[in-house]
Amino acid sequence: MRGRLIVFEGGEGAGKTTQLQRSHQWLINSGWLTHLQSKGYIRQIVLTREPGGTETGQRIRQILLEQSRPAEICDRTELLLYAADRAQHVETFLRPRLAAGDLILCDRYTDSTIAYQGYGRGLDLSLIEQLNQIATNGLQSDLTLWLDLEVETGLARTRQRGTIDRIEQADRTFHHQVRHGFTTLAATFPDRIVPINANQPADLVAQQIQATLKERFQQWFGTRFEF
Ligand code: T5A
Repeated sequence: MRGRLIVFEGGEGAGKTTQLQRSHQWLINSGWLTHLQSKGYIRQIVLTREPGGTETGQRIRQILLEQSRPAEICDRTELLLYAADRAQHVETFLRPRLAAGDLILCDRYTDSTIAYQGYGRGLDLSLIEQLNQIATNGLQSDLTLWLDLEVETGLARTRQRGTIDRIEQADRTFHHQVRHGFTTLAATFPDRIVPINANQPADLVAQQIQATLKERFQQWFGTRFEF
């Protein structure tokens, strides 16, 4: 049994957390989870996120996202903190669970670093790729669902929520560059990264994701299942 890593990516307020939780519920309620377990394809589903998927990562997340003045953390420090969070997450959480056959739903992973620190902050992309390689020791997602949304719409959603973290405080140009980064990544890795139109009601976004997951399950496990 080999687990699978499914990542939810996107800009601010794109709906990743909402859709990760909905996908989890759908996998349970539709009977897919039981089906995949009964066939011996997966052990269980686990949910996680970056930054902050481990105890150490929680502390790193606080440093990264607390609403301090943005200038207090310089760009290369930010990059290294995300990498440190990831190294811990991969080693102590992701790899052991994948080895045990779990289906992992993860909120953000390596593409966020390329989009935010590479395209957003303008740090060297090949340096980031090397750092991602060090942090993950080569562990890539099996599928990345990129929830694509206009920058203004996403930021308006986060503003409605009331609290704005350190990265969300960055200027509009930064967020447009991040979106450009995800667009470029999706064009470069079309098999791994699937664009999802997130500018729709949550139910319709969920339906696109479910269709993609069904396709991938068939590709990975050679199995069809209808509830
Ligand atoms: N980061 C992360 C880096 O810079 N580099 C890295 O390597 C990594 C890993 C993480 C921050 O760190 C940065 C990126 C981030 O800035 P986070 O809190 O984990 O921070 O992630 P955020 O993207 O900030 O999470 P958000 O909560 O802001 O966005 P989500 O998860 O995409 O959106 P969600 O689901 O919480 O929804 C936001 C709001 O919109 C509503 C929801 O109800 C909620 O109020 N909503 C919708 N409204 C209308 N229509 C829909 N379809 C909706 N879907 C959700």
